[in-house]
Amino acid sequence: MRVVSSAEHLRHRPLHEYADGQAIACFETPERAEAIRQALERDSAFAFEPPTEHGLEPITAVHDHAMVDYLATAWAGWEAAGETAPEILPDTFALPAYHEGMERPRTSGHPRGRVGTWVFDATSPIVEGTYEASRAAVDVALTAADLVLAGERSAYGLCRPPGHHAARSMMGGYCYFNNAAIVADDLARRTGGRVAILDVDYHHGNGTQQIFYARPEVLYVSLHGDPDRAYPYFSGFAEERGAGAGAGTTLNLPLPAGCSDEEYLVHLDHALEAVDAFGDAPLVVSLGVDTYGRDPICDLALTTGAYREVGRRVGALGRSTVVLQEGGYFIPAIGENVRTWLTGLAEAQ
Ligand code: Q9C
Ligand code: ZN
Repeated sequence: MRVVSSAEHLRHRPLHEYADGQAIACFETPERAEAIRQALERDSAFAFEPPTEHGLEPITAVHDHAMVDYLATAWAGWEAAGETAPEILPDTFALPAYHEGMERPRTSGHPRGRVGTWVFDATSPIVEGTYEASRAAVDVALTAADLVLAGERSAYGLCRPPGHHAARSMMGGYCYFNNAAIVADDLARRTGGRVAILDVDYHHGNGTQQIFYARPEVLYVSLHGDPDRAYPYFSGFAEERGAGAGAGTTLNLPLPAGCSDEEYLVHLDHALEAVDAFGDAPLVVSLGVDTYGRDPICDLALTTGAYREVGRRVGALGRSTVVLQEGGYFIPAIGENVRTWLTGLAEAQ
């Protein structure tokens, strides 16, 4: 299988995230992607290549121009304002309720006001190289999609930072640009047809869901920790099924804590039935291996062996498949878990 990866991700090295009122070391580290790269490099079934540049157009087709401008200029603005902290984290959030019943004339030019306008949580620092790394992650994703359009059955994009929590006008959840949504939108526009997204990261892909909620040509199916107990809390309930012309093209399958391999596969089959029923569309997979039993921030109980079967069942759909990296935070097993998943996919295709 062809793998697209870039060392540019190393420029995004955030330091702290907030948890229980404390600043703790970020779980989303460069070492995650390096561990995946090393595991795939040791296996001759995987062939690496660099991304090609795709420019801003596929990004601004999905994201608010002003948000893209903010990320591009955030670090320079931080330094120009005389801020000395090595990372930008919001301490104020522009919730819609702030302006309820009032006009919202403009956003603050102060770097602290700007970050609270665009970032929805306190776990996603912006550092000096975040924009460049995020641009490279999009290029990685779009290059993997190019390979599939050129005839590969599947390709893997080792994206970092991840993307599925980034909405049209909002960043967070370790995500800045929504790699999977940008690929799905680009595929839909280039083929003129349908695209299916299967999101198997532990967390609900709120950003991907939001971007496609009213679009009938893009199916979004997600398996994730139930928002009644799991981040990002505000979306991913089974009742969310899409809106307007997109009614019925969103499917959420919330999972119980401690979910075993066997139980997970039952839910996976429901997700795959929905993908299959959508017709012969290319498939974009948001692959998070934070469903693993030893993941430090999640609570499912999957084993490495389960990932082979999950990959195999996805491959058995027989779709052209672009697999993009999302989460996974237990670094000792992250590489083997991804390698096992991709091996299962290739076996079945
Ligand atoms: N104490 C992805 O997996 N914080 N993002 C959770 C942990 C944010 C996860 C709280 C988790 C974001 C791509
Ligand atoms: Zn996740």
